[in-house]
Amino acid sequence: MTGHDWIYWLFGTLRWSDFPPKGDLIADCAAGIAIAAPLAVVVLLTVKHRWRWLWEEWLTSLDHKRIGIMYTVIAFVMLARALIEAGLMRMQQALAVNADGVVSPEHFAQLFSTHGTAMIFFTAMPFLTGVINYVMPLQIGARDLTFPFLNAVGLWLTAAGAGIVMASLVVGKFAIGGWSAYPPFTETPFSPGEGVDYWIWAVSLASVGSMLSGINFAVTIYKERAPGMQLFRMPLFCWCALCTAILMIFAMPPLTVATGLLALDRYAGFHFFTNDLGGNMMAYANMFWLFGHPEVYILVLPAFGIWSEVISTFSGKRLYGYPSMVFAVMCIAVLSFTVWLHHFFTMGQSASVNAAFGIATMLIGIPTGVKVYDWLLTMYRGRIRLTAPMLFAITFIACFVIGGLSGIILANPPVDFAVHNSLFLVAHFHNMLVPGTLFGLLAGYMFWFPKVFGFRLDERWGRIAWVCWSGGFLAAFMPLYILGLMGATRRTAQFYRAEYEPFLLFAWAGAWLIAFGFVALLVQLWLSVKRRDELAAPIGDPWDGHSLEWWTPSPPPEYNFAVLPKVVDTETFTVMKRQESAYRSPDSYEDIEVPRNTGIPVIIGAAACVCAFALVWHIWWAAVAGFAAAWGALIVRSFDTDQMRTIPAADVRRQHEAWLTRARAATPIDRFAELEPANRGRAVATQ
Ligand code: HEM
Ligand SMILES: [Cu+2]
Repeated sequence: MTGHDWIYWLFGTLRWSDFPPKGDLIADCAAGIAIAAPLAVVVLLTVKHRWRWLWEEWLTSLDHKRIGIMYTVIAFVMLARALIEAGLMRMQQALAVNADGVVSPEHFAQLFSTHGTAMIFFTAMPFLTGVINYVMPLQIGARDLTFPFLNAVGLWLTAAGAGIVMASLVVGKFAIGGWSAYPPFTETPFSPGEGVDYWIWAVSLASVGSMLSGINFAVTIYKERAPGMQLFRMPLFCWCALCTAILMIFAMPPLTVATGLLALDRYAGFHFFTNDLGGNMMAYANMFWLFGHPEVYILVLPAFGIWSEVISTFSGKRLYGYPSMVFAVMCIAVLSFTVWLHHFFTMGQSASVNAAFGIATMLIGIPTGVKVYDWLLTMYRGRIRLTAPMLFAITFIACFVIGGLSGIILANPPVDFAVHNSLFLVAHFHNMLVPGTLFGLLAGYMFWFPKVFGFRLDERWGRIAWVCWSGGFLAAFMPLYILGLMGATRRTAQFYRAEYEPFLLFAWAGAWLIAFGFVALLVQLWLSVKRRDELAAPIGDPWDGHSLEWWTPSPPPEYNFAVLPKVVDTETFTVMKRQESAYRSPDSYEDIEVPRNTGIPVIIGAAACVCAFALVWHIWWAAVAGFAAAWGALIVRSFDTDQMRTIPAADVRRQHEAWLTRARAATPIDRFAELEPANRGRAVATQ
């Protein structure tokens, strides 16, 4: 073997030149942050002697609540990154009218590819998986998900994928093929190098993780509901979680197959998606959007669930039209699999095929409209409290209607021929994704935060965040509708039409406002942590809630419920409060089994991350080692027969009775005084 062979054997295609500095100030700053931020965390943990705590209490935990929180942390980190990239793109386009702007066209292409990938797969997906993980088992009166170990594996695979996207900031480059990575552009002849491979493996890890979560959520809802919790007594959020889970189960595999086949094209010289040797790029487009369209409902249905909870709680009313809401969600879930072709109206199928898919697409507007009316009628004659989550909900309804109407416009194939791949489309999908999904998740975060941590979030900064996010959203995205109609194309680094400039500048200002909105969220969190004693609401029901998660102390104990509730209504907790049985002592207690902690999911995630990184750089030995280690760890786990731990009835009794005593002693406060310091977590409707 020559020296060169050895280097290839050991390091694959990785060379010194792939490490920073990259000769591009912005890229170097990004790499610097990607190195410095985790280093700072490591130093902090070491200085504060927190490693053992982190490992034992968090990383190895199989508790669905902790896993949910960790998912949310990943989402916030990736949101920060993706927002910075979004701001950079807005700056580039605003400054690049008849000029060069601040980044090269290739760098711009990396920005929209990582922004889209990070937002969809590593912000929105972990965020919603985190919220479902936390809330759904509590709402159905369960002690945990059916498969806690699988849940942790899904988390760590998602973390591994996020790690791969982050690594691309430092080592080498990310793809420039967009978040959808269409061939033939992403085939080796057009995209040599590591970029597309980073995309392939990051997305594959995330998609496998999401499919596992989907299975877990669906099985949990089918099997773990508390006595009396018939399907039609589940809170609407659980229905949305169930439909999301089913979509995950059926929509993620086509994506995994698509990325797998693309990998075979790139790594093994197959030709699935190239015209020569019999392949066909349309096979990719079909598979990708067979995933991609249901994916947008995976993103938005959990938010629909959150809106339903938030709107009915803060209107002090039952959700209007519960059965119609449930059927609407089911219809949307089914229809979402019948419309994928609207993503390539312009790619040459016949007019009648386009017409069929156009009509199918428009049909989705019907159940969605039902939901909007139900939310409005829930608010109608309600006694509305305008807290931050409710403010987000109101902005959502208004913006969502605009976004939905622009979607109906795009569902016309002839119109789509005119505006596809323009900023009109970018405006439309952000109009759905930002107020629809992201605002929903933020509202859920604010709504359930006191449940999760035992204290409320600062309301003033919540409202400031709301002003910035909603104003910023309108300013950043409404001009794009106009720009799109004026002919501005998407994914374009420079424009040569002076009349675009004012709109682009306006949109850039909007992006700034959104950035302030994100900072406001951080300030809110920081201030609230500092003032947590004053904001404490440990009794557990700060908003006069109606579903079971509010019938636990905040934060809830590991086993969720000392005694499983008897469910009699969709709003069981309200009924209990009305009958004054909510804080009554149960007749008896029993031992409770909870899963023991295990580090194996962390090992599986780390091994998968090594394997993926090695595949990107063709370091075959490390890829094999990582792959073997991940499966090896799983096999080791399957021989472990001591997976559960028992919490004795006496401990359960002690903890539960202590909470009941505190709850009975707490003064109930009127729900209109919820934001006062007196709110310790026992809100009621006094009139
Ligand atoms: C909140 C502030 C946001 C801003 C300012 C923003 C900005 C942008 C910009 C400038 C582009 C490139 C448009 C072009 O093609 O020229 C883009 C693309 C994209 N964004 Fe966002 N975005 C935001 C939020 C989101 C969110 C919340 C999501 C998803 C959950 C998202 C998903 C995407 C996707 C999928 C693309 C397409 C990438 C591609 O073309 O491959 N964005 N965004
Ligand atoms: Cu679609």
